[in-house]
Amino acid sequence: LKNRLKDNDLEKVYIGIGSNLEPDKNMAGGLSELYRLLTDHRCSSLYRTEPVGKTDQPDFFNAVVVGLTSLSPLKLLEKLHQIERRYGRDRTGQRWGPRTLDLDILLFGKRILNEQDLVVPHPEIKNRTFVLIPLTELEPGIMDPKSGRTFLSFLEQLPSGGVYRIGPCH
Ligand code: PH2
Ligand code: MG
Ligand code: MG
Repeated sequence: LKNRLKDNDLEKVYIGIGSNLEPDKNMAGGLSELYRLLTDHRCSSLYRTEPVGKTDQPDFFNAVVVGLTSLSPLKLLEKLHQIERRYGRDRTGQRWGPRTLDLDILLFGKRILNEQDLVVPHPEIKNRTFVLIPLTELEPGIMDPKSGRTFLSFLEQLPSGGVYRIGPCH
């Protein structure tokens, strides 16, 4: 019961999805699993993106999915981790290294959460064009609940490049 939000309220969540190991297969599988978890879901375009952080690894595929959920933030996180594991995600590897499937909660309604396992808004959104571009594609006026700034204003301050639209997400 406490894994559900009170009054069966639905919250709008934005989830970042990424893969740079067999990305065709893993993105398609990850997306279909996400669609089963969220109602009224939409996906941004699919992008090929140059690796950020650790650069000696293959390019990523990235996209952002938005949808509604009645799950609590921690229950949703648990479900995302289950999906990552089903797609072969091995969390013993190096941080920011290659991954089969990465599902990150970016935004959960307008909530600001600082749990040990879950910080929302995701602290890296505003530094990452591979997140900001698909996020603002889905909702151009979307705001950061923490700073009150639009995510477009963060995007405008970053160097462009490294993010290439492949096509629709499906
Ligand atoms: N994820 C990371 C580290 N670097 N680079 C790109 N282009 N896309 C990602 O999804 C990504 C990354 C850690 O989660
Ligand atoms: Mg990530
Ligand atoms: Mg992650």
